[in-house]
Amino acid sequence: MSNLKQVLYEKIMSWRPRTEKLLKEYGDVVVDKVTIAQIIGGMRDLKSLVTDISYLDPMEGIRYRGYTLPELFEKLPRPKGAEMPYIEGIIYLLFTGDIPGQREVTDVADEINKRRILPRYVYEVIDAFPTYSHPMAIFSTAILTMSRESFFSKKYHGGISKLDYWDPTYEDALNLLAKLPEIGAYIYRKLYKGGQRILSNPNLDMGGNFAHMMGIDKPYDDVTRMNLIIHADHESGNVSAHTGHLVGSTLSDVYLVISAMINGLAGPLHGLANQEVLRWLQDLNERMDGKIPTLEELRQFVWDTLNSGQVIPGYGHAVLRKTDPRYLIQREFCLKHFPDDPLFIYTDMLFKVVPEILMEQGKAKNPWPNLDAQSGIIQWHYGITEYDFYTVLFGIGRAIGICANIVWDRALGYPLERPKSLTTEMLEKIAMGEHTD
Ligand code: NMX
Ligand code: MLT
Repeated sequence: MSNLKQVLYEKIMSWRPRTEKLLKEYGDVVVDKVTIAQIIGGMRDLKSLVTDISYLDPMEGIRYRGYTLPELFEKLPRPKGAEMPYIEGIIYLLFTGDIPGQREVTDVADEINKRRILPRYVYEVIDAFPTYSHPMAIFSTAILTMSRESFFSKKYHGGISKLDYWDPTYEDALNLLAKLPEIGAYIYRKLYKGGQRILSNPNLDMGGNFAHMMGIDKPYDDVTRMNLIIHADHESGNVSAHTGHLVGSTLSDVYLVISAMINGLAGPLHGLANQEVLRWLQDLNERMDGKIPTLEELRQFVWDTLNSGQVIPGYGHAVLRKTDPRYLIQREFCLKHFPDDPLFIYTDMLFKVVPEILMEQGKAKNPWPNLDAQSGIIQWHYGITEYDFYTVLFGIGRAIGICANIVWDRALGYPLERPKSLTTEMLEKIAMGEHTD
């Protein structure tokens, strides 16, 4: 058994009594109330999910297993000479809750290496797509086709105790996480580089190998490490994580789960916002005929977008009420590596004008930028100008957190998710103080 799986097993065994005790002794304790506005309004702030993988504080931002991102960037081990930590380290942390040392990271790297080879039919499925297909549709389908490889499904149909569900789920999760960079890089090379595949290099870490397969030089390996780490989880209420949990609660295999969450991520209000930001900036660039706009011209452009009924991509958040720390981490990287890049200059000018405009407009509860306002700029700088591809990168990172969640969901025996719905008439009666049971 790998070190990661052994530690995970021990953690699961010691965690189970906590969940059992809460259910048995405190099951009736009231946690939250629900209002009509929350029911109609997308369940904002409704405390109705549980996860220990990460927690999102509206003012502070995300903590993975209790650690802020800046803390993790400091504590996690890094490959020799690298600026950013190992992606393998974040896998270890999210699955077990412990900060790994070099030995643990090497163990995860070995696990990933053993499992990364794609079945031939996955390439054939990707090749069969028309080249004008959106990369997220190809990505989701490529993952879906591998459902036939599921170890969990085989075990389930063979008869397995509920208490052991986590084990084959873990095997599926690691198998898939190892393969996602290969799938992503192949989609990129197929769609935009004439199908010239670059074979993976087993001597490199995940970040280094992904940059190698994409055919992009240093420091793109560090960009990949940073990118996958900051996208890995955002507690479980966001659409991709919630989709993963919901679909996984039916005991669908990990391939079905991750394909489904990718479909949720592909919406412009969620992960696709990173490509929307670039599309919007290109519009701005065209309008300015390549010259840097003045702050006044920029303000006008933002107002024109709002007045035409569109949202400002990369701004606002359903939970956060300050600038997303993931935005700030990426901004720091840009300032260090390419402060004079014209797109970065646009982005930084927008950071100055958009929040005050959104506040003046008075609709958005959070006028500050989220991670998507900055992530595409970095990809563009390193040569990935095909912005349709950006959400695939988000998806590779997000799969880490969702896989960790699914394994723990099964380890702790979380059941099928099935909230109750009401009719409009029932809500009207409740509003009038009438009883509806
Ligand atoms: N630009 C213009 N209007 C906005 C924005 C924005 N960036 N953000 C919120 N609003 C509007 C929103 O459309 C709503 O309008 P209306 O009352 O007419 O329906 C109003 O402000 C209240 O919305 P909120 O409660 O502040 O935001 P909500 O929780 O509903 O939605 C987002 C959150 C993230 C969907 C929203 O802020 C948005 O559409 N942002 C732009 C898209 C984006 O950047 N998405 C990426 C989010 C991060 N991610 O990767 O998933
Ligand atoms: C995410 O990373 O999933 C986004 O910031 C959206 C969210 O948390 O609601």
